[in-house]
Amino acid sequence: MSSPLRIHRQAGVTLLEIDNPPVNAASAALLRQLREALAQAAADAACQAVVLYAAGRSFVCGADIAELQGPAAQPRVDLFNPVMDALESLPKPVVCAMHGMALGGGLELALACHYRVAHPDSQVGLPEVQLGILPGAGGTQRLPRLVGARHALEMISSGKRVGAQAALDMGLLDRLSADPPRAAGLAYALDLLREGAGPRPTCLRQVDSGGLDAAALRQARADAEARPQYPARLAIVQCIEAALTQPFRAGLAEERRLFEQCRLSHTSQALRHLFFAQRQAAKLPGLPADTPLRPIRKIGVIGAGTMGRGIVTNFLGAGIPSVLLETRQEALDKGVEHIRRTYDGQVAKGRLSDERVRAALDCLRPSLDPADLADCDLVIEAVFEDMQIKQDVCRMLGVRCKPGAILASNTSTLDIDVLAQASGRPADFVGMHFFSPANIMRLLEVVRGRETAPDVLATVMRLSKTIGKTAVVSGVCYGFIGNRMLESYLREADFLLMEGASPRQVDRAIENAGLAMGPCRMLDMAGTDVAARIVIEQEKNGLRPDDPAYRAVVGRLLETGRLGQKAGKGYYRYEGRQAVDDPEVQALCEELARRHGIARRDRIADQEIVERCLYPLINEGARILEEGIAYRPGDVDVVWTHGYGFPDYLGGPIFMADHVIGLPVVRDRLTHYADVKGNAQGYWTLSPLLERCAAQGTTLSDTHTNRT
Ligand code: T1G
Repeated sequence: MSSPLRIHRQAGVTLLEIDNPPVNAASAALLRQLREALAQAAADAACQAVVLYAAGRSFVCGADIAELQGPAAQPRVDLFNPVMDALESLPKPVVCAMHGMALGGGLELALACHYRVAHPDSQVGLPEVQLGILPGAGGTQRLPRLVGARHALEMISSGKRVGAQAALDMGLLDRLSADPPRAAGLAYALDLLREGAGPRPTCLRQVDSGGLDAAALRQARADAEARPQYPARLAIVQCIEAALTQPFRAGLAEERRLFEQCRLSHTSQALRHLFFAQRQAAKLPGLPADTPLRPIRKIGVIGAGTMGRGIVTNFLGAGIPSVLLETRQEALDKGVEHIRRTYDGQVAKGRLSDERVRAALDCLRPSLDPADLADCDLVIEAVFEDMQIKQDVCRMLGVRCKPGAILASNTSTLDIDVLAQASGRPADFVGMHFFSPANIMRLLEVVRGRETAPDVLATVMRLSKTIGKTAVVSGVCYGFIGNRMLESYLREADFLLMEGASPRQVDRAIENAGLAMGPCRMLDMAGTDVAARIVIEQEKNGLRPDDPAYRAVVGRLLETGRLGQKAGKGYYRYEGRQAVDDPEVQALCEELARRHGIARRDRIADQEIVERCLYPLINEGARILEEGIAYRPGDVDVVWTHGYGFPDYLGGPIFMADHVIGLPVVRDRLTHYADVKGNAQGYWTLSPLLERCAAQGTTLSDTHTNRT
């Protein structure tokens, strides 16, 4: 294992080069070596100044997040401040030369140095809040001393990166240099020595409020207290208040106390879990990271409807020439017009520049001629969700597309293997399930067919990063990962309505549990007809439970034209976008209860709603792991937090089951509902994996189901 720190000497300057790939994380080993190197520099009479810089593509991108977990985490974090003290108290000028990114503990190292130079293209930030913690190495006390309390509060609370020029303007940096970091740092150090400039400890500076007055602090505190699920937000305000009102050491002590409190919070453990889970999801077990990828220079999307035009927009934004194919000019024109309008809206909101839009639209090639697909490297079909129609399209693609082109389907429920066979090129075939609106939602389920070639999977996974998607691989099953788990959640929501709960109560209970939107409101937005037709497709494919009451409410909504928000009524009645309780829906549910012999109750506890909707969802997730449909528990959590509004502070359904609720509770409650409601349809049958983990006291996250 090579050392993460190299020491050079040149022109009386000690050059400390950090080299800890891939992101120069400030590991415990690096911190120990830094401390030793600084002690040597302090004692070295030949050393007149010190420069701290890094090799590779970036300066230090923070503490090693993996080291924040477990019993030895606190001692490791406690390694930071002695290094900061050693930098700041060195009796010789210390220069930090940054390039790429300086984040978290990396920027805190720079703040503890006496002078700071950075490449004009570099970015700096303190993103700890995104991990549910706060800068724990003096950042909350030093940054206000350099840039003022207002800028510091904004930077730390948002976790956002700041460009080099802005950092220079606010006083965080002292100079910019386009030289490589070692040269930039050395030049600056020699300039300082020539000028006779000595050490300049940040801790000795006074904190300027920067316009952050008492009212603004009160507001910041109130905003933080409004989101108790993210305790780091309030802790950050408290740290800034300490910087404004207490001596440096006292402020540092307050920071350390609050850092530890946040690090141990469920929220931070959940967010750190998701940080790694999202990156793990991009890894395909058994597939070497250097698998050669198929070049993707031009793509095609078939279908200019809602999904097709959303999908193609992702590729336009990445500058990839894209054919948008339709069968009718009117449909094609409508699709293109919608794409233009979407871009116009983003320009109006200042999210995109005119030139970015022009560049994107220059990549768009509307077409009615399938021959235009001939030189595409990837073609995605997004036609009507009907097996026959999709098979015909896949058959055409198998003939029209050049050898080696990847063929993909955006289907959300149909069997990828059947479509792959229809194309005649199953090795080239893969599922790419985008989530509506496809140009906004980050999640992409990449469905691995029985014969999908490894390089096809690897290519699509890499391409997903290019178009800004978080991709998760799913095996072939009904509904893949997300919609398969969603099915039991929606099933119970409908049953609860027939048993006497209102849409408002169901939604409020689920939203109070943390989901962004309850099931009724969600289906009204997506269109109850979409959900009802999926049930009809299930029936066609023999997948619908033999239970006449199954999803009876959404079926009735379709029959009565209550298609959701777009029709002005669904589970709710709509006054504009305002969802209003509708007595007609209650009457409809009462009538269905009578028809299906379902006993209604005057009162249904919110806890029952949460358990009946979320625990079967968790149980289905355990089955998905057991069957190898998902490679890892974290993959399931990424699907739900990135595609279904599951709260990230709960880490996803599997993390929540393992670490918040506890598997024995999930098991016992599922068993309870099987007892009180009967289990003729198998709705409450426990996943053997969940049952086994609950019995053994292990977690689903302990299982690492790798399927090659
Ligand atoms: N610790 C450990 N591993 C890290 C890491 C980190 N800080 N950052 C990245 N990695 C791994 C990542 O898991 C992946 O591993 C590989 O590096 C490439 O990452 C005291 C306590 C820097 C913008 O929050 O935002 O400092 O999958 O795929 O897209 O106050 O990584 O290859 O095995 O994301 O080019 C604060 C987190 C920490 C920054 C680069 N710092 N990192 O993005 O690469 S807390 C952060 C990022 C802290 C102090 C506190 C991004 C990036 P693998 P990647 P990328």
